Amino acid sequence: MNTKYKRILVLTGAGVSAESGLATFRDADGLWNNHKVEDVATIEAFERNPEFVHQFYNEMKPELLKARPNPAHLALAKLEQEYSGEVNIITQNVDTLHEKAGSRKVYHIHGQINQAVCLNCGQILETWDDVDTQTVCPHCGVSGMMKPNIVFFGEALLCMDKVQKLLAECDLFVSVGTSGVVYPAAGFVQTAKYYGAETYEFNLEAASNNYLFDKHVYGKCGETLPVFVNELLAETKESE
Ligand code: BJW
Repeated sequence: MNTKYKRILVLTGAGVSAESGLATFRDADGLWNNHKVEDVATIEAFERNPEFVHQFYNEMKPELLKARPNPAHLALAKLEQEYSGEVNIITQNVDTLHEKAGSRKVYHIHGQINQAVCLNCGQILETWDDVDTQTVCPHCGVSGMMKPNIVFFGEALLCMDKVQKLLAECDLFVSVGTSGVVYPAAGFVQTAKYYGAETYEFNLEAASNNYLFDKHVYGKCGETLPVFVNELLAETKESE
């Protein structure tokens, strides 16, 4: 295998889906779908008012179901399919646009909009339909215990065993469209760097943790990522 990198790990945030028309979390007005993220996406907010939080995510589902992948998602899918090294994606996004683009090795550390988790039995219900405080868990039969499978502030991230392994093994770490303010994801670059990976940042502007990246590519990732992916694929073909 004549690839420059053997294992590429990509971390994506809301910016990768911005050109698909989905709002990011920390836009200029500081609001996200007319709410402060802390008013909706905390475990305390869910415990205080589960009806409101269920309704908030139910209302978001149609938009996310209908959203289409943009050139950044498509470029990452092409990289996974055509690169002779390994390519994995860790996404903070709850949309399913990487999968719609054709990426297969995707790890949703902050959950998925089309899933609910039963707080009684821990099983996952996959659905684009509304879920609410009356929903019956199809696995254990208990009602009123479903929570959107979204990782709220104060909750542990998903797939972290796999993520730690990917961070330790990758030789190129690429961050795309994330502001670098939410931990532990904002610290992944540091872990990858510690284990020897080269680190690239793709964003509209410098992220909070930008000093941890070796290279910076600023601009819309729907324009910059396809160029980067084509360069990586061309380098591999030249060296064969
Ligand atoms: C473009 C673009 C274009 C636009 N092209 N770019 C250490 C230090 C300090 C605090 C903590 C810490 N460790 C943990 C914490 C606490 C907390 C935290 O980080 N707080 C900070 C806010 C200070 N973290 C947690 O609570 C996490 N849990 C945890 O650590 O648990 C520990 C634990 C262990 C064991 C048991 C129990 C507990 C959980 C974090 C969960 C985050 N959840 C959210 C909400 C999900 C709801 C939903 O999706 O509906 O996830 S918050 C929100 O922020 C969402 C996102 O995934 C996340 C990151 O946002 P992202 O993706 O970076 O978006 P933006 O909007 O911030 O940035 C977009 C970027 O794109 C910008 O830079 C733009 O410029 C760019 N952009 N268009 C390229 N076209």
